[in-house]
Amino acid sequence: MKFINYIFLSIIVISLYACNDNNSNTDTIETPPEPEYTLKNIYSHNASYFTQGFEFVGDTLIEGTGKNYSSKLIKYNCTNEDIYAQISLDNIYFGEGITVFDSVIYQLTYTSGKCFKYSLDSLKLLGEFSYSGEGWGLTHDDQHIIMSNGSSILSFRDPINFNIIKQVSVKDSNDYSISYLNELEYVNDKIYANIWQSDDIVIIDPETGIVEKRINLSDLRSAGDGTIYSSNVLNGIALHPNGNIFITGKYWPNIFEIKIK
Ligand SMILES: [Ca+2]
Repeated sequence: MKFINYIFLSIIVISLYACNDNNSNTDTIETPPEPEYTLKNIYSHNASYFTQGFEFVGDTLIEGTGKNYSSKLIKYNCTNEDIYAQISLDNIYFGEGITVFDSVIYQLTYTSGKCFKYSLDSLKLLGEFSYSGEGWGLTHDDQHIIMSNGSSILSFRDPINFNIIKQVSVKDSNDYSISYLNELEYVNDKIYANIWQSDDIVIIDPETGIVEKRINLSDLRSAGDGTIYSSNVLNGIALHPNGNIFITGKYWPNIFEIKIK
């Protein structure tokens, strides 16, 4: 009899525990955090492009691609992929970041220490600059060409002679350096930078170098109509005149138009 009472008591205790557990689950259910961006549109992107630089001039997308033997500079309409003009770099060059300043396109090379200048209109080569170290990403403010080199340092250069005017060290609010700054975009007085080999974009105060926000865009990998392999890193950030940001990556089959909140 005692044994039966013990079983009965145990059932009650377990039932009470289950009720409490359910209640505690109800109490701890939290609403998921608000997404930091909304996906507005998805466009096709040529999946043979090893994207290195990405910038709009009006509605026209300028894209620089990399790899020896296949580096290009392309001007096109991203809504229908109509190509307005394109050139191939000499096989010895590995193209990197691009930006457009005063109707001139600047295109870095990875390890050749050369930045090429082209006419925005015709993509005619206008000249070149030399620099030390590696070339990664480019963008510009209203006075400077801003360049990353894979470290935590951003260099602000003179558009006329490419001399360094100032440098900013990028760090988080705890003073830890943020390295592997890659593709860049100047957006509303901030610098957006992709962190190489991550799906993160950091938003940097250009005066202090402090990262004010970090946004993870890994959900975009499953949002398109093709496969984005994990090795194909995010590497294209372009501000459209409508205020939205266009994102793509190396060999990505899609471009994603997002609105960051
Ligand atoms: Ca860009």
